[in-house]
Amino acid sequence: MDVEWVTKFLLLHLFLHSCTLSTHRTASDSCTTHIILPGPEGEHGEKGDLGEPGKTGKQGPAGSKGLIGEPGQKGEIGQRGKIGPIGAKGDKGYRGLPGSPGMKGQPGRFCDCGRYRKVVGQMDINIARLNSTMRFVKNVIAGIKETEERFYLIVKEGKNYNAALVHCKVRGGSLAMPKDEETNSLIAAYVNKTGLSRVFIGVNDLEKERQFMYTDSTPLQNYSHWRPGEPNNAFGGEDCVELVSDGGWNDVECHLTIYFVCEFLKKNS
Ligand code: GN1
Ligand code: CA
Ligand code: CA
Repeated sequence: MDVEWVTKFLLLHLFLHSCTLSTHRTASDSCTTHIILPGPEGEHGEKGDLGEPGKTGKQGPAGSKGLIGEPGQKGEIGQRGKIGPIGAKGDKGYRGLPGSPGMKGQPGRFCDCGRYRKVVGQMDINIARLNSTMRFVKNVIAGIKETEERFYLIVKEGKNYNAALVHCKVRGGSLAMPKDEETNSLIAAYVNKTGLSRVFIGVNDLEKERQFMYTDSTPLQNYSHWRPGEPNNAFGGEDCVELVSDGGWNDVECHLTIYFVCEFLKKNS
């Protein structure tokens, strides 16, 4: 807007305003007669001095993202990597072709086979003995009865009277010889507990018919436990004695194959 024109307008406006609002004026002070008009426009002033430099402007916003740069140069070769884990085992390969036959062997020498056979035979005997001992030990572990003076062991291997006698003897004992009721009852209870019905004991009349003796060659003295009607030497051939589960004795044939009871003297008694 032109400055000059504005100035004129303001002065006129001021004048009119002061007339209308004034209440203490007289009629002679009529506004319409006192119009003040602006004078002629003066000459242009001189050009002002050069202003001081303005303050530093605020920091502008971040520029937009630049274009992607050119790729760098290829790096040097890296170090060798670690050895990987062991791989899974491969499948078994196919069976190879059979090799060519070997050369013919040298002629055999004279063999002293008889000597070897003897050694092998002796080994067989030793193994059989060992097996027998093992069975015996197994029996011992299975259970053994005892009095103050002796151990009693039922051997659950069927044998005739003589074989049973030897079996007990080679193990340091003898066939059981019950010489009192207490021992006889103990053996009977042992037979029952083992689930057996009869066993050989060390009594026989092999030497002289009807003269029964213990295997230690002592005669029956104050004690015996014959079943009713025994000994009867049935069929004329009963010279060995069995103890049945009720504790009673019966003369039977010596070739019978039945279980038997060994007794062992306690060494420290
Ligand atoms: C008879 O009944 P048993 O089998 O238990 C016999 C015994 C003989 C035995 C021979 C009362 O006994 O004396 O030794 O057969 N008993 C009677 O196997 O005669
Ligand atoms: Ca007899
Ligand atoms: Ca009999």
